[in-house]
Amino acid sequence: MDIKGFFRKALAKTQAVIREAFGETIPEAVLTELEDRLILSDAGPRTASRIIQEIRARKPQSPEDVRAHLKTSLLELLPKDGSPRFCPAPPTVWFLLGTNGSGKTTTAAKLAAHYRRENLRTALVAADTFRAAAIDQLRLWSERAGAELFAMQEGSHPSAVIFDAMSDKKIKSCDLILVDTAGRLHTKTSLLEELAKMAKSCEKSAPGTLVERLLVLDGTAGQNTLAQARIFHEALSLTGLIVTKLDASSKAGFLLSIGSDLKDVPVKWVAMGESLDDIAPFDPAAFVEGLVGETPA
Ligand SMILES: Nc1nc2c(ncn2[C@@H]2O[C@H](COP(=O)(O)OP(=O)(O)OP(=O)(O)O)[C@@H](O)[C@H]2O)c(=O)[nH]1
Ligand SMILES: [Mg+2]
Repeated sequence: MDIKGFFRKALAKTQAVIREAFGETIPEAVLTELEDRLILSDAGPRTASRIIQEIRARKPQSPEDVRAHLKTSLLELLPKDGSPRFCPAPPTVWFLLGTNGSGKTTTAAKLAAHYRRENLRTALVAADTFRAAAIDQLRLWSERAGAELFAMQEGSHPSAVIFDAMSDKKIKSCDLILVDTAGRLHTKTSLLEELAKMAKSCEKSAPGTLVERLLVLDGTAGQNTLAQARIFHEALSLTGLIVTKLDASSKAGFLLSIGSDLKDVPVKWVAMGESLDDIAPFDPAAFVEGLVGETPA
C-alpha cells in the first residue's frame, strides 16, 4: 500500500466525521459545521477555532474553496520534521515508552520488521519485566519480525536488563535496538523514575546510542493523550511520538493540536492495525488528504 492509501485507510473513521461538513452548500454554513466537526474529531476547541478563523480570512467562495483552504491550514499546523534519528555508527537505540496498553510492544515489533525489510539487523529488548506474559509476547513478535531478542526473567530489574543487553555481543552488533518498556509498575511516579533510570543505564553501558525516546500514544484516546505526553516529556525529554490504533479511532483530530502543545516533539510514526506492516512514517501531506478527503471531480 502506498503512503496515501495507508493514511486514507487509517483515517477513514475520522474523515467520516469531518466530511459531513461539506454537505452544506454555503461557505459560511460549511465553516460553522466544520468547526463542530473538528471539535468532534478531538482537534480541541482552540485549534478548531484557529483553523476556522484562518479559512474565513481567506474569503472562501464555495465549499470546495473551504476544503482547499482547510488543507493549507492543516499542513501549516502539523509538525514537519519527523525523520527518525540514527547514530552515525551502529548500534542505534530507541526506547518505546507509554502508558499501559498504548501499543508499545506491538509497535516495537512493527518497527523491527520495518527496518528488517530495509536490511538492518534489528533487536528487541524485553525491558518490561512486570509480567512474564510481556516477555513471551515479545519473543513471539521477535520471531515473526526476524529480530534478535534479549530477555531476562520476569521481575528482573529493567535497568539491569538494558545494561546486560547492551553488553551482549549479539545485541550490540545489531543496527537498531528497540527497547520495549513497561506501561505500569506500582505507581505512575515510580514508572517515570524507573524509565529515567533505564535511560541512564543505557547511557552508561553504551554512551551516545540512545537517540530516540518515543512516546507511544493510543489514538483512540484523542485529546486525553496530550496531558500524558506532557508528563512524560517533562520527565524524560521525549524525542518523538508514535500514534497507534488510528484504524479504531474517530478522534485523529487531536494530532492537529499536538504541534501547539508539544512544539519540539514531532509525531514520527503512525500505526493502524495489529499486523506487522501496519505502520508508516508520519507524512503530513498524506495525513491531510486522509483527514479531509479528495476534492470530488
Ligand atoms: N486496532 C489496533 N490495535 C492495536 C494497534 N497497536 C496495538 N494494538 C492492540 O492494542 C493492544 C495493546 O497492545 P500492546 O502492544 O500489547 O500494548 P503495550 O503498550 O505494550 O501494553 P502493556 O505492555 O500492557 O503496557 C493489543 O491488543 C494490540 O493488538 C493498532 O495500531 N491498531
Ligand atoms: Mg507491552
